[in-house]
Amino acid sequence: STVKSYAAVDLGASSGRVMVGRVGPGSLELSEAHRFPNRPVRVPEGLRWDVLGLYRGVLDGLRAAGQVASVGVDSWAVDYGLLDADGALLGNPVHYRDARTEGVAEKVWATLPAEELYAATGLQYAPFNTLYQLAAARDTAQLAAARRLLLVPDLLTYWLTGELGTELTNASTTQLVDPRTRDWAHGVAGRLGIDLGLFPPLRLPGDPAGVLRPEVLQETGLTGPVPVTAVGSHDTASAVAAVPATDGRFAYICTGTWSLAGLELSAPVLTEESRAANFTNELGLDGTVRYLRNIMGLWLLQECVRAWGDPDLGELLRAAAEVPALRSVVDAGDAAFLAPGRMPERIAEACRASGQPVPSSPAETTRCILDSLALAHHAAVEEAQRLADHPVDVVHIVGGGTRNTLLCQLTADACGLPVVAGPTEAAALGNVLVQARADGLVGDLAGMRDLLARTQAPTRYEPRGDTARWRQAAARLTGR
Ligand code: LFR
Repeated sequence: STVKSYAAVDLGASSGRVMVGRVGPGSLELSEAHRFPNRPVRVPEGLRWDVLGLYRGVLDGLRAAGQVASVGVDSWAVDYGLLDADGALLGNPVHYRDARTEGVAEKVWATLPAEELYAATGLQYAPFNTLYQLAAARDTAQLAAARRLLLVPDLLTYWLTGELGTELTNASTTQLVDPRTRDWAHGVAGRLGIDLGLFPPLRLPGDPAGVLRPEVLQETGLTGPVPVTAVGSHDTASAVAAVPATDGRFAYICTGTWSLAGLELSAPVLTEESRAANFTNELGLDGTVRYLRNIMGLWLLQECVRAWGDPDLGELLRAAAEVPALRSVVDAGDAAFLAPGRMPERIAEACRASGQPVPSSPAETTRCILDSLALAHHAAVEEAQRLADHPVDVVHIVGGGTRNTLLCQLTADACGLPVVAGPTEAAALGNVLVQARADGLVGDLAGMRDLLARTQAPTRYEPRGDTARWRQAAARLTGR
């Protein structure tokens, strides 16, 4: 038969997985070969990714996946590893939640004003954009010794194949790419003294990225040649590619550690108003732009759950559903929630500071987080439509947050629009479909989405009226 298997390596901030997608004419099935925790490590110099542990997880996963037609790798954005002149990794990649970028943006803007930076790159301000990370690393011995910079998926692809490249969708999160030309922003890099020569040449989703090295074949038990295909290596690019939309009038929210809420556009929005609203123009498949806002997402809940000693999540969500709605809300877009630690206290402090009731139990804090996320989802969906002049009829939620039915329903309520939730493993599916497409098994982006809509059975949530209460809650945050 013409059913073929593809391995998607998808690394999130809290776990990594290797998924196997089986693609045939009109069929698409996904199964999990291996899942492993991703636990960052705090060492004296700061917060680091355990990238060797992740690579071991990838190898174990490929072994569990068995023989596949190709492999693709995606992960979270912005972070990177440095290679020395011998091609060896210099240290552990720095975690984007590390404190090294504190106060760095202001220094960068003294050389290159934020307005100019946005007009040239279209990237929202986030302290962890690669550009600020590189500015923070400017005088380090490590950067001085570096000959190559590889974004995380490109680093793993390099270890798998021995080949170097910089995949475009993820490159667009560095703040060193011009979203109009979809090429490096040479002017920006030049003014900030960033050496673009560190980045290997750009490659696009669907481009070949080498074949598994003989040692990798041996370690995974696979029979070569096994090609590796560049996919939308930014997990959010892969997830957006897997939104099962049937026409262009949709907004999406990619949920997981983050909520990434916005629109798919054919051109960037680089206006000053868009910058002030902190919308980003990241690059997607096939010339698309991911016009979205970063919202703290389920990170807020993950950090609380960690602080509470890992109670049962199902019970917690059931209890949260019983708590009266919208008693207190926080600004889930606030970068003040970026760093790990003390999350229940930080949420309580934010409620107190804005004169609202302070949540006093895990259930109340959980409800506060979910109401706040729904509110932030609505704000992003609403403002994106206005700033891009692109109206929508439906909000698609994809990713891990689709399991949180309360969050999906609250998002429908807050937005006053139907929510279509699923698929949960959107990034892995987008990863698989780009490989299958490069292999000639599926058509364009619309064809990929058509296949998803027919095979992945999403869940629909209708808005439950009373949008006025959500507007009032939003006003508590803006003081308007
Ligand atoms: C989601 C994500 C976001 C990015 C954040 C940090 O996993 O990739 O898109 O802003 O992680 O890299």
